[in-house]
Amino acid sequence: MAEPYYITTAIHYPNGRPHIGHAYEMVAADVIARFQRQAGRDVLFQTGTDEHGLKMAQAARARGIETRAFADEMSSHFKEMADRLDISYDRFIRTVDPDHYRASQAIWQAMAEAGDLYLSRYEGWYSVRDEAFYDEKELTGEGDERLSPQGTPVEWTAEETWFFRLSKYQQPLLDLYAANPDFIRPESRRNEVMRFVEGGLSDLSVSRTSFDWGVPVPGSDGHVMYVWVDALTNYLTGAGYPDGDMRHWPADLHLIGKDIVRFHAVYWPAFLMSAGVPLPKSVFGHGHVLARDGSKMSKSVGNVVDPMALVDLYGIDPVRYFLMRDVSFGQDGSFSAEAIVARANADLSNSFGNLAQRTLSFIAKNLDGAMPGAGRADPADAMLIEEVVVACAGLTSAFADLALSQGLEAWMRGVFACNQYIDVQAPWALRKTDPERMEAVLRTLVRAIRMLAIAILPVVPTAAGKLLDLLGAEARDHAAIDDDGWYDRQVATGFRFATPTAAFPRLEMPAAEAEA
Ligand code: ME8
Repeated sequence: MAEPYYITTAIHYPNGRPHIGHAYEMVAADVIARFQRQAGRDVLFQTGTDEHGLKMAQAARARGIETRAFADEMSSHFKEMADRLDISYDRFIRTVDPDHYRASQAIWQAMAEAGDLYLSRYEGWYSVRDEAFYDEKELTGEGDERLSPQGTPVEWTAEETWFFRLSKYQQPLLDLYAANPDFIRPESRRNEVMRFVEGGLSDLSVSRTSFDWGVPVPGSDGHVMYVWVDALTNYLTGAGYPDGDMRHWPADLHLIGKDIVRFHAVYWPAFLMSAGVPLPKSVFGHGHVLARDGSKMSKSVGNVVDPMALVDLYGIDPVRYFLMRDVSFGQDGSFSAEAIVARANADLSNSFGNLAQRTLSFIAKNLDGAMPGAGRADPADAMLIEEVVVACAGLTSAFADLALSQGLEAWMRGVFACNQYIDVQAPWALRKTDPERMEAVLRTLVRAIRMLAIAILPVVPTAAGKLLDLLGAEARDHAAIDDDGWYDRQVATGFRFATPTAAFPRLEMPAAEAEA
């Protein structure tokens, strides 16, 4: 049976509408999930919404509706966005799902049985926006103006709560990071987390009594779990904890943003160690997508870009390609409608799309759609195929290492090589002077285009899928890229190319009012 691969996004707070940052995270995870499926892995891909906590309760109150009704409505916008963006999730989890309550209560009980939970009084600073407790020493500002390290307001809270013995896990966590250098990536995030843990860990308040919108603490009336305890547990719920087969656990990759690395790389492994559950293999903290002026977009600040509007304007694939190509994975990137159009036109329409369109329409017109014959080969043909093989392998190895934008750069080198080849070989000129040679050139191009289309499929599934349909190429996994026999088998079926319509249409630059 295929080897399991479990990838998750963060589950998103649906206290506002989804923004381009949420879309970015889902797309990146989707690219990796599709890529791992192509590699033959049995992928479980989970995304969803994080619906408990004070932030949600307050947002519902501000709208004057019941929290559950608010959560239902807002969560549906995230699911709709995932569907619009072609996110190939296996499960869209909601933390109000009944099996998630069971999993959260089970991990709680396991931590209690380990002796890691105790009742005490919490007095300290809380940021509702981050749903996080902070030590005094982490704050900036004075009096009522105090801010968390994320720059969000904090308020003093005092209540009786359950505590988790996080302090006990300082050394085990440091040992974990030392033994698994890839547990936290990229390296800059790993260093931050190690400094934080080396500085000492205070026990963590893990229940709340001042509101009731959460998972009830088993056997402790009036307490609901701190939202991050239940939120992190979503990853186990998806794997079938506590009584499912857990075949996909431990997770291979928790893909999350840089602002929540501490929760995933400190609290989460500590909870799991306490509960006696194996640890995920890695946590990757991606960068943030910033507005064009470099400012942070956030629901609470209100300067968010609606990803649905972008998809309506430019299509799914150009937006997906832009996000993966222009934002170096792991770093912040900025974003504008012009940049999407410029990138999609340069790489997809003018380079790859145009190559495919020129080749296929030439075949449709001049060979009546028949598969070009072997013709007369030239060393340039084998050289081009070799360059394309190297480009596809470059994408594959970069993607396996989560270097997504570098993978696309490698892929583009293959596209450029094809465009150079078509210009130098000039099949349109050969049509009259050397039809034998023309057939060999077209045949080489069809082979190259098929390989490049399969390699790029995880990033632009709709357009690359359409192109592969035009080519009649059914097998689309990694093994198919290197399948030299495909062409001749396809000839044997008597396949004919239809007159193609552009898989990667050119986009118009936005008018001023349509700017994001
Ligand atoms: O933190 N660019 O939810 P959230 C890229 N519910 N990514 C961004 C971003 C941006 N501008 N803004 C936010 C939460 N994100 C918790 C997670 S997981 C068990 C619980 C990312 O809706 C952010 O980094 O505030 C996070 O990974 C995700 O979107 C959800 O953020």
